[in-house]
Amino acid sequence: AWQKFSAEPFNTKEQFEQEAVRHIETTLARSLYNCDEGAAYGGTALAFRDRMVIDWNRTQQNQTFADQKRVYYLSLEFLMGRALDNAMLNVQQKDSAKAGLADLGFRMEDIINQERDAALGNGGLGRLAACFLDSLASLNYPAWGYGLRYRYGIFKQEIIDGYQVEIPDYWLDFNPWEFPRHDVTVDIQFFGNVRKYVDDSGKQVSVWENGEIVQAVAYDVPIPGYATPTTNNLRLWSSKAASGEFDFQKFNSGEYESSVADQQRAETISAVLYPNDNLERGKELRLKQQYFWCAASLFDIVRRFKKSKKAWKEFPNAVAIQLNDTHPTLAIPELQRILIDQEGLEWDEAWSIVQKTFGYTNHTVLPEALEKWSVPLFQHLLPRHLQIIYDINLHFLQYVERNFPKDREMLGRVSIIEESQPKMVRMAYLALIGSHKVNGVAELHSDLIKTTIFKDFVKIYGPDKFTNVTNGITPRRWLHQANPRLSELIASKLGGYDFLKDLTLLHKLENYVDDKAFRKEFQEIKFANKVRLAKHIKDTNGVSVNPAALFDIQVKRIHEYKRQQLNIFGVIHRYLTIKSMSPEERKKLAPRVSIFGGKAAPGYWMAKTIIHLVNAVGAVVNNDKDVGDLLKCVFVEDYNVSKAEIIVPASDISEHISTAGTEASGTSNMKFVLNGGLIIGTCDGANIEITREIGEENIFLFGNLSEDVEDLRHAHFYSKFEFDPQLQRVFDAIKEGRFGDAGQFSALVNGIVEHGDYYLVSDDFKSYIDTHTLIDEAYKDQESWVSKCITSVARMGFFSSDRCIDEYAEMIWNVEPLSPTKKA
Ligand code: 26Q
Repeated sequence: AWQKFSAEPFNTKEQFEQEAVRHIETTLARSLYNCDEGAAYGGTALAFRDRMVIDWNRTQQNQTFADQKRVYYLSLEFLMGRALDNAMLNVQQKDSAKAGLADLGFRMEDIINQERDAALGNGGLGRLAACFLDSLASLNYPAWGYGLRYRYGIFKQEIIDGYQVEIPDYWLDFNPWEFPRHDVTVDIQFFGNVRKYVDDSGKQVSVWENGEIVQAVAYDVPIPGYATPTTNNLRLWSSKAASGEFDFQKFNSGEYESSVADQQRAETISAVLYPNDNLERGKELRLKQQYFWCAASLFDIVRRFKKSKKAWKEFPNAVAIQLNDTHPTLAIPELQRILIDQEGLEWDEAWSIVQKTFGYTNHTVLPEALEKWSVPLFQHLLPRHLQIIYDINLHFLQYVERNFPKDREMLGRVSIIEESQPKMVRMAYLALIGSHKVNGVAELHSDLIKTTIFKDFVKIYGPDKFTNVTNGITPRRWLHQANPRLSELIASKLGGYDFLKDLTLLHKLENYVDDKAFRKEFQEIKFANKVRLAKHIKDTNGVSVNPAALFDIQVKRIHEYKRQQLNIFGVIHRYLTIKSMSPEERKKLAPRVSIFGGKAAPGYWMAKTIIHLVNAVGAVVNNDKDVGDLLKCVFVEDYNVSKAEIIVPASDISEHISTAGTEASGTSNMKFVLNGGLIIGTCDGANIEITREIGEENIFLFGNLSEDVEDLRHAHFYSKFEFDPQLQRVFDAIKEGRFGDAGQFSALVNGIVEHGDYYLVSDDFKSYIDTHTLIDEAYKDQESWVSKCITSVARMGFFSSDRCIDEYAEMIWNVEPLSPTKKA
């Protein structure tokens, strides 16, 4: 039995109404006579926000006085999605709000849909950070997230004539979930020079001076936990000109434009999220964003530590900082700079504090995604940090030289500085060297980083520096919120909602696999979710899809390594097969709906071509009378967190078909299975562990294994390889112009036919379509299909992000939960 700190929940709908109406009339200054859905959303959000802030303040006070180690999760992305439903779940009292809104003439669902997604992320990495915040709060860990308050989140995607068009996502005009802290600011320096001198005690001192100053302003977002009063903080930094609004001196002397330009340049830093996913394409502004956010966060963390009046050697016992990929790596030289330049510590003492403080999570082995920055850019923007990085490298290389005197080649390989033209700073090496633990995000991935990109470092530091924490997802959002009926059905069998706090309790569902009534309701829920998605597709694409057909879904960022091209070639193959059949043969086929969704990075031309092909195929297939309901192909526009909440519960099969060894983990695979869908996948990322948990008989695996990828790629160049005739037939259809001008798709086809097929589409095609045939057969046997689905749900307990957070806490952070009932 737990209780929120806040004394007064809305016990009745009247209480809710009173609060919501008060906010609409006073906070929002709206007359009730023109209260539209937007205003009703505002009033509802503010009413729930009031309930949250009491707990939030208490939690922060409690954490301050507890004098316990805290976790700081540094991520350039937090893909939060909507907050209202989550707030209602955590504050409880959704029922009184629903009844109160009905009195006012509104439907809860419409009100929830008023909210814009907080889309401060690209994909998996950003959503992982959001799930982690949810788990940290729900498990009562004293933890803060630190990020950037982008004015524009990930762009909104529109499909026009089959092409992706990007629309800016200006999301902040009404955001009741953030609290500006105009009193919490940090001055951040860029550019300038370093002056060295020897002080009175004979010590070398470095001063970074003459730089340009930009101000960081804190915006705080409350992160409520489930079934606990713990409410943690997400602090997002916004940039503004340091000298107030703008330079009045310049303004008064007539230089209006340049005074405004200074202000705009400062504000540009936090203006927009870089829309690249798994591709390093940053320019100076990206590096500025990274330093701005790292420096502000470090200043804030150090300021808090200094209030405790502890000795510096206690810092790693008070602070654990987790780096979400290499994006926050500058925090490492920044902490070293603070300790030696500002606090006067000796190098070795400072460096030992730094290493004990940081942990680094790697999310990719793709070479094009590994962050590197040019030395000249560094020199220009962050001259003192470059010196410190060189010193870190010197100490490190000396250590390597002492321990591996015979391996001279190794020095060049492991150096933080790549000796290229221009020289480059390798951020992953810096992150690794500056941390006490490095982790991958699924078992295969954690093994791969040890044998590929970090091989030498395993020799240098030993294997214990490397560990695995397999990703997870929060069951609060991805089961209870996205699929309330399934959650309710589970609760009815398990005797309550404890499984939302301990997902391993789902195993008890295996007792109901053969329970007729349970199975029937499970199926009905899936069908209802498919009807809901079908309606969304009808409303947005104008295509009618049959909810009784097999829904086959691939939604994720568009990337060649994720192989949406394999999927759409498979759809074309199915189409051509249907066309070649007699009406009698067609009658035996299982109807299918192939559903795609996802954004392409705006500069990623091949990914955009894949989107175009999906839409071109849809335009032909969906209007072909021979095909009818047997096959539909749709691209759902603007895939994001709130769309995922509709799409994920509606799958029969979802596709996780990356070239083996390329997808670090994947997390949507977990979401789909938890919602009672089966998956087709390669032996990659977390698919492997999902298979181990749910059983081989409950998953459709296909394709080559990661250990064979290198040889296969080699063979494409050195032995003549022949295509599977079925893939050839697909290419011929494209070339004949059956999906519009073939020229538009030639790069996609030629990448496979002529340029080495790097992602092994041709090698896996046969196995892929054969596996789809197995799926067709399996789906016809609904009884056995439902058994697989239920069994899989029951075995998904491992993939809760609560389990991940406990693992990080124990293996990497060495932190304990803080009981929220302990009075300050
Ligand atoms: C880097 C430099 C400059 C600009 C952008 C970037 C950048 C931005 C985002 C690089 C990478 C990302 C995102 C990576 C990502 O989402 N990785 C995914 O992380 C998930 C969580 O661990 C995994 O499940 C996925 O397998 C992995 O692809």
